[in-house]
Amino acid sequence: MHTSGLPDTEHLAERAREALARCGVDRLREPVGAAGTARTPVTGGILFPVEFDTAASAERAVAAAHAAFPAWRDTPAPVRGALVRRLGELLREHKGDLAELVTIEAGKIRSEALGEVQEMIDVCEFAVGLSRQLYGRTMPSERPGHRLMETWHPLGVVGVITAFNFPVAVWSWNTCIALVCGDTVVWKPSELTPLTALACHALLMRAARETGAPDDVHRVVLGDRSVGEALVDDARVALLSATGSTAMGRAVAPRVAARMGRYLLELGGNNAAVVAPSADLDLVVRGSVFAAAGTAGQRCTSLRRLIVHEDVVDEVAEKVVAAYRQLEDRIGDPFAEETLVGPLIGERGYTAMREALDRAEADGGRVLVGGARRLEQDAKDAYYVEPAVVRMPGQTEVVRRETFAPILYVLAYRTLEEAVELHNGVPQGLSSAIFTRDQQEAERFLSSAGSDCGIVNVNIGTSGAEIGGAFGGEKDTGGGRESGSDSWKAYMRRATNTVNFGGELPLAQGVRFL
Ligand code: UN1
Repeated sequence: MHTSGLPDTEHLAERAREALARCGVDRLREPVGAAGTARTPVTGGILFPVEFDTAASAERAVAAAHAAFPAWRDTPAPVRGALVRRLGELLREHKGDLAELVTIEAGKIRSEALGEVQEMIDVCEFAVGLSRQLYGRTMPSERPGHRLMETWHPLGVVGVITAFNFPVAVWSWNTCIALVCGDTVVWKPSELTPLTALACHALLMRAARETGAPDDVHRVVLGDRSVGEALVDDARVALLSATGSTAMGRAVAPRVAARMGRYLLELGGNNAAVVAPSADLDLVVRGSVFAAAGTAGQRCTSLRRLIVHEDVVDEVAEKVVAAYRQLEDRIGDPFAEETLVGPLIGERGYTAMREALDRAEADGGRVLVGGARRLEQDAKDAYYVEPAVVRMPGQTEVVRRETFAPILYVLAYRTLEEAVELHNGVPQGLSSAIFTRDQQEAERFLSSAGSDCGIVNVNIGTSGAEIGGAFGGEKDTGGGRESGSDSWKAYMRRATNTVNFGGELPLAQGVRFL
């Protein structure tokens, strides 16, 4: 099929094959059981078949990673760091290839696809440093001749389940940290993005060969829910780190808990920015448009609600709408230099967007701009949409829900208390922002009585977090923290050690015995 404004599917398949080959993926896997396909949201077409896993082959991958664990656990952490350092070099070398695959499979525009690969490179650097900094504390003992300390040990196999929207960065947050922590990893990417996963895995395997790490330090399993479930229910998976919808998290958490496994969840967001009357409105517009319309609204950190003081709400809405109008002729082929808004991942995202817009209008909302489908004539299975802004009379049920598409709801507030109440009045708690020049207001929003999210920003949007901080959120977002700061602790187990170097055996708490 040739599509006028879009590249054709065969051409994309060819580009994907070439990028895969350059990353070291020559054959699309040995037959392991299930027939799968690689698709592209750019045209909605099927690229080529890919061998998917079955629950049985996933089980074998867990067994292999489990068998590799003792050797990896016993490898000194800085030597484990050498594997991740080499991976970082290879990611740099193949940045263009990986970005190409991210655009083909996830539909991200070029600059965001490159940014996502950069995020992986950044995590590698962070993890390499960390490999010499897995610090435990020492505490003063209450007993003479005793020392009290803690040590951190590798956990075992870490299962990593990732979503389509960050097909590689979220894998790297988990995997690079888990690897330097001495864990082995089994990765189940979204079934929508198998190719980027194969490419990353091939580069990691090359790094493993070159640095002498065991091959089974990392395995990738492809497929649908049944493959993910094999990781969820396997007692050898010491930690399951899952990114996706709240519904997925609700299904996964009790199953992992039932076998006393650990889980780390990074689920939905319903992120808002509060715009105070003193805010620099140009910053508000630039920050909001990137956060709300960037990645076609498909980040878990995407801005979904703009809570604006009533004195400036009309002006802010007008300016945001004007900025959205500039986006209108920049929706389309994510490979094109001028494109800012690529496709939605597929029909489900589009249907969810349509339904949310209809619901919002039924609730008294007014669509100020956007919402229409684009390029349908060019590719009937591709879902390009105009990002939408909707003025809402209140925070109705549809606003409290996460719709994974570019819809920005605008709400008005009168007092900061009211803004915080609206802000926190949703089930999710991932990312948040306040735009203000008033320091007291900013501090109140940052305080424990302010935003209830895991990420709270001032004068920048809700998305695009750096890797150095801990990433994750509260409530329905699942409570997990990944990537920077001390998130590594989730990938290790802590032992508390008391060492007696005196000749006596005094008991703690003054207890006397024998
Ligand atoms: C996600 O959407 O799952 O902060 C992760 C951001 C990115 C990561 C988003 N660094 O928007």
